[in-house]
Amino acid sequence: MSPVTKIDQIETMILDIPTIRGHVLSMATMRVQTAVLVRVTFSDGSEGIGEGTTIGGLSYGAESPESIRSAIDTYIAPVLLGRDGDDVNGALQLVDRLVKGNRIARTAVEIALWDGLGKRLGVPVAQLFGGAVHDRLPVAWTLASGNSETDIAEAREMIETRRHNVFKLKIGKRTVREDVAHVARIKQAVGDTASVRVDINTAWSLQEARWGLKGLQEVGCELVEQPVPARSRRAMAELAQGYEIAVMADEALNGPEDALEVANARAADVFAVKVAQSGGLKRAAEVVAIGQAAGLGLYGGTMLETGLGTAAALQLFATVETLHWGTEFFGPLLLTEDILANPIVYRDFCVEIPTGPGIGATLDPDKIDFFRRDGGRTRKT
Ligand code: MUC
Ligand code: MG
Repeated sequence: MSPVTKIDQIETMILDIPTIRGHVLSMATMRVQTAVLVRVTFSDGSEGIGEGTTIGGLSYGAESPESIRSAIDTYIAPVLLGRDGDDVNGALQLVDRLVKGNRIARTAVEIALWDGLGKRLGVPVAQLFGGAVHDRLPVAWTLASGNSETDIAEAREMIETRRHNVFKLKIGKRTVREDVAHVARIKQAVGDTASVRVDINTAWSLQEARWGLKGLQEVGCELVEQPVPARSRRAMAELAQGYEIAVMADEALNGPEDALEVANARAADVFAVKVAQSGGLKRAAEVVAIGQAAGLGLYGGTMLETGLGTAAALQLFATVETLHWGTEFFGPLLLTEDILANPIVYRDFCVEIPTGPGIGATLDPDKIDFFRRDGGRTRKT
């Protein structure tokens, strides 16, 4: 019997990477994206890398970049050191017992374990999930400059260069009337050449959402994402059932248990399935399965991860037969520089699934060194 490949070391770091423009969301304006990276080293010299990323510090959810790092360093890494690196399920079950919540932290480590296993076996992570059935997936772009004219120019450029023809608009910061007028201007400018959707990031009350959904569907918007707070399932159900426009759950979906409750309550037409929010690739696959069983629409969602987390998500979503609403795996494109030596490829309105072993991502060491919070910014020539 060959010797067990042990988990030798788990290292974390925080990267702060500027965005190409201000990304204006209802709860925060992002000028930097902060990613937590994990590197797991195994006893045979192999490595696995993972990412756990949130949006806008603590304004999106209960985990911050700092809490993600500290949960890994203090509680997750110590219980995994010395374990069999090939026993990913055993590691995940142990962490599940010992660490509650902290889904993004658990995700970062889980991705690194799958990556390491895939690399040792010489296969993409998609193969560990049964095999890819797509080599590319449709990919949306988010228009969130905060200005209608800038958004229209950006949308036109994306359509002309065949990079994106599905646009998600971030609204919920201004009045409902102003927001609907903004969406109408953009929809009118792109016409039938593009699909226009919106994300409210929980900013509306039920009353505002009733007005909002009525206005949005009148101006040709196809889908509204998380209009009301994550826990407002009754309100989500009323909205999903009361309007033609599709209602998508995002913040409401923290793993399979939420997915089951949202599906049972008919509190969404579509699931935005996010790897980090689900608690990892395995849990995200379970959310997908619940959505499929409930006959809901599916969409591959992002926490605006770098190329690393994006590559990991692509490995999973490449295995899903039908993503009725496509994906939004554009995270690397929002950053001034990505951190991969083999950047993710975007063309013809699609994102391509990386093909190398593991998650198919190779870090660029100079970029990691430059963007890391502790002791970075020493770019080599
Ligand atoms: C979210 O809430 O969906 C995804 C795309 C984007 O621009 O922001 C994220 C977060
Ligand atoms: Mg969202």
